Amino acid sequence: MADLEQACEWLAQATSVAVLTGAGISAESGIPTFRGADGLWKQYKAEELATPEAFAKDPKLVWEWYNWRRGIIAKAAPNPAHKALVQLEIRKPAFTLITQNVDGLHDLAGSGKILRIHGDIWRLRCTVCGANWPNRKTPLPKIPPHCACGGLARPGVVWFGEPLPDGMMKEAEHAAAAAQVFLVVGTSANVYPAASLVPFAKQAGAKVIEINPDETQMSSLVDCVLRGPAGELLPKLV
Ligand code: BJW
Ligand code: ZN
Repeated sequence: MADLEQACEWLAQATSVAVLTGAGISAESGIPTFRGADGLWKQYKAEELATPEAFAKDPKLVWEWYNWRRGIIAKAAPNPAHKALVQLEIRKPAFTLITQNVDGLHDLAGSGKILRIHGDIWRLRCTVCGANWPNRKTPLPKIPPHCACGGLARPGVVWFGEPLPDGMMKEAEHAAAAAQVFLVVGTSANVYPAASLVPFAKQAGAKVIEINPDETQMSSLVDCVLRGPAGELLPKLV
């Protein structure tokens, strides 16, 4: 419990906080993580489907995966970890939530400003004219979906090899650099540039606290590790 007490003290004293979340924060809402035992869909790994090359080769297959995930996410509700971050945002004068998740559960919980660095599964984008629009239909009536212009539509997310949304990484780095406490919640920290925010925050002087039941790429670098599920630990911390 000493680690939790130390983390509580740092967080209580901080006026500027930034948080990086990953799939693990939504695990207790019933959404599979990418690299966990439940991360496989059919025989495919996320790395084989979340790429522009996979989509170019077989848009129907990639859309079937997204359709399956959209179905799971549509039935999911925010858990105590999402809700704790809303409370933290209310209490801190400077607070930035950076999420790698595309599920929209932070929005549903009531978080205010969210940097969705990997996009939004509830938006579609035309591969021909670039139009993008919200779409919450589950299941989608026709796969793959198309734009009004006739062009093929894709999920409004960021795939491997694609740049993050314009200016978003700069904004995330700015928040990480200004943070006195940087929380890293439910991410394996395998995927860049998101993972680079952890050493970035640390080098800028933040106390970095990791919440995760398992060891990650960043565990050896952080100032404090809280081992356990976010839905239990975040409410205690906040
Ligand atoms: C719990 C829990 C509980 C479980 N409570 N925790 C530098 C070095 C090496 C490679 C690169 C590099 N820079 C860039 C790259 C390449 C690449 C990359 O990172 N590759 C790696 C595999 C090495 N990165 C990119 O390509 C990025 N783009 C880019 O760099 O562009 C440059 C560019 C510039 C200009 C022009 C062109 C290009 C883009 C990365 C996009 C990632 N996209 C995905 C899919 C999003 C859409 C979708 O959802 O379908 O994002 S992949 C997938 O991984 C998804 C996630 O957001 C992301 C991270 O996963 P996350 O969240 O960490 O999940 P898991 O499953 O890995 O971990 C879950 C964790 O939860 C575990 O630790 C559990 O223990 C824990 N957990 N239960 C708390 N109850
Ligand atoms: Zn179009």
